[in-house]
Amino acid sequence: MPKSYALEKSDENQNQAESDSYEALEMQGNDYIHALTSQGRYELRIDLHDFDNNNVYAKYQHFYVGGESSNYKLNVYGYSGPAGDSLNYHNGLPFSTFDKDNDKSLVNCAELVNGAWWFNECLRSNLNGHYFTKTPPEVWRGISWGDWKGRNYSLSATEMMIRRL
Ligand SMILES: [Ca+2]
Repeated sequence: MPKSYALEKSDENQNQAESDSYEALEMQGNDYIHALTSQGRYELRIDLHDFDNNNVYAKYQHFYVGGESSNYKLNVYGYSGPAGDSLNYHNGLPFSTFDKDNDKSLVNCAELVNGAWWFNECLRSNLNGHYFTKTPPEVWRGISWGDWKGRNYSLSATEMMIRRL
């Protein structure tokens, strides 16, 4: 048996196992997330990693992203986990990008911190922030989860995953 076949086979099994539990949201657009989370009740799990090999998670019993007409409004509640609830501050808010300022601040949060997120005035988390391998030059400039690592730490990796209930 060619080696590549065995690899494909194991990938397939792994994918199957993953689809039975959580689906990664990485690289998925908001239209897709909206369509998916409209199909039923979904929970959200966020895994966070720092540069010292510490890992924590935040889980939310309910996760829904509104459609384009709502500017992809975030609806999330039912927090549990050791990471701290840094998403609650963003609940009920539309999605902002550098050219679509839908936040509650007088400034353009997405432009200020280099990200696209459900900014409020402005943030307690931003998983789409700029990647830094050391302390960012200014607070909230990195991949942030304030309740775990504070506002001046940029995480090494994160995953957002959802699972249908
Ligand atoms: Ca603004």
